[in-house]
Amino acid sequence: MLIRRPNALKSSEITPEPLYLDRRAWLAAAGALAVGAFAKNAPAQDPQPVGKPYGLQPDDKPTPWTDVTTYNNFYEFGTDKSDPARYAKDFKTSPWTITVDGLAGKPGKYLLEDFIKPSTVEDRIYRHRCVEAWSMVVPWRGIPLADVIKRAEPMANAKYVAFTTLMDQKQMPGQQLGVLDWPYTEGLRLDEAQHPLALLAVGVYGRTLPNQNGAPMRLVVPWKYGFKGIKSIVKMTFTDKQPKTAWNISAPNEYGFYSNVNPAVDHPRWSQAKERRIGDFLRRPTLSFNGYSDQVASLYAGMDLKKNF
Ligand SMILES: Nc1nc2c(c(=O)[nH]1)N[C@H]1C(S)=C(S)[C@@H](COP(=O)(O)O)O[C@H]1N2
Ligand SMILES: [Mo]
Repeated sequence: MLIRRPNALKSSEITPEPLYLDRRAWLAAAGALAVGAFAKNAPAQDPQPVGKPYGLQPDDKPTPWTDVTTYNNFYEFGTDKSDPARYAKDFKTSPWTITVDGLAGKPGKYLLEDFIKPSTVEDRIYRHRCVEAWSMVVPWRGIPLADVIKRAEPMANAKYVAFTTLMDQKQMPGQQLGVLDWPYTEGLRLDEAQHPLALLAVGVYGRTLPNQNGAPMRLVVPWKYGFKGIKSIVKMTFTDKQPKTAWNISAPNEYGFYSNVNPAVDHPRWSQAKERRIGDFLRRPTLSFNGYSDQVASLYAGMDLKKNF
């Protein structure tokens, strides 16, 4: 008997975009089957990257699926890079509600299915740079954050948007420890958030987002360090004050509000001039704004980015 495993299918054979949420349940079932029946004798076949490249350099190749989904930072599930893939397996992401509040004309509680309009879902391959000086190239699937912001109708005095991760100490055992000020929070200036590169991701490699990558919805801001990419978002708040962010609260001298990738500004404990691309041996130079200067530098015209790190 030969059962085709989901990762043996080409993306074109997989259900059409509007059904991606159902596909999640299907993939979970198929995944369970595959583990039970095939884990011992079938070599894992990674999915092919899908999407339009954004800001990639000639030597940027998508980081393999296995690295993207097993080398993660998601402190709610542990501080080791391998913890999230191990301990987020049973994390419940459906039903999922997102609250929009603060200075918005359309505040409210929305089901994920209503929040993410399937017709606006796109696949985009982005560079991904962590402040710990490693990097990847990731084929995300998501919708422009600007679309969601437009629908929320921010008021004229709204200057920032703040994001909050789910608080659930039972499901997220890391929240029982004092590593960060839980729940995890992040924020962007409204013009940064409305930049067309800012994405709310619901998938990776053409598949529904694995829990360890921030299911069911996480932020992706490719010109900033990875920690700005807050995972498992339950709330978006429009505000006129610069929001507090989890890493800035924990170490204000190490992590600022802007957190733009900047090879010229060292982290107090290490240099940001180079990075190790996951899978590579030699380190490579880090690019300003992670290679997206042409698109985003104008957002910071006149600002001292050494002070506003
Ligand atoms: N809620 C939450 N979001 C988070 C984190 C976290 O610990 N908790 N870690 C951040 C950091 S430091 C990085 S580098 C990215 C990693 O995303 P990835 O695992 O999909 O590569 O997630 C960010 N988002
Ligand atoms: Mo990070």
